[in-house]
Amino acid sequence: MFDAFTRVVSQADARGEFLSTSQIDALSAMVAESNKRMDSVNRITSNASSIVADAARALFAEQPQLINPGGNAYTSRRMAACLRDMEIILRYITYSIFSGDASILEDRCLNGLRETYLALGTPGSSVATGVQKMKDASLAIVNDPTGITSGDCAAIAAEIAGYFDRAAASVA
Ligand code: PEB
Repeated sequence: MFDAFTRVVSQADARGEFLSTSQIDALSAMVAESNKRMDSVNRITSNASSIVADAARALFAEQPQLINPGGNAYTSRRMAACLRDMEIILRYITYSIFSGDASILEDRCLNGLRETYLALGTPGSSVATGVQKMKDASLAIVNDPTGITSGDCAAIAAEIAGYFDRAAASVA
């Protein structure tokens, strides 16, 4: 598992090189902008249950076969497993946003997830749709201008979108 710093250090060490000026500048810019990162993680984390519940509700409205008898979220056991899965994925995405690196998400959540869903007979494309809905809700919360110093959040928003897209693509 890497964060933005240890990834650069590991790459430099593999080449036996000192950190380059451009690497130091990039990490320095990341630190200078870090309030945006922390605020984003804080906002998503504090709204996690409604992000998950709203995304699931919207998914089931679009794909009612999931909650009908025989569906993949039919019975409270499967419904609970589904909500739990969405929460796990969102949680790992917040870890990646916090550390500025996708490896925690890839290694501990997405690795083998497609195969798990295949084996369970759970439709990965529906999970991906749920993840996309969590992405839209999370970005709306991150970009909400109320109660926060206004600034340009395009870069952090694009980075956050990338983690959701990665999660969705890995199970779709
Ligand atoms: C992944 N999900 C399920 C299982 C596992 C995961 C390992 C099997 C064991 C169990 O039932 O608990 N676990 C989960 C995860 C990590 C992990 C992400 C990462 C670290 O450790 N059903 C739907 C929707 C979708 C869904 C499309 C969006 O209709 C999910 C939610 N996951 C779902 C369901 C099950 C499941 C298990 C329904 C139960 C499947 C079954 O038992 O039939």
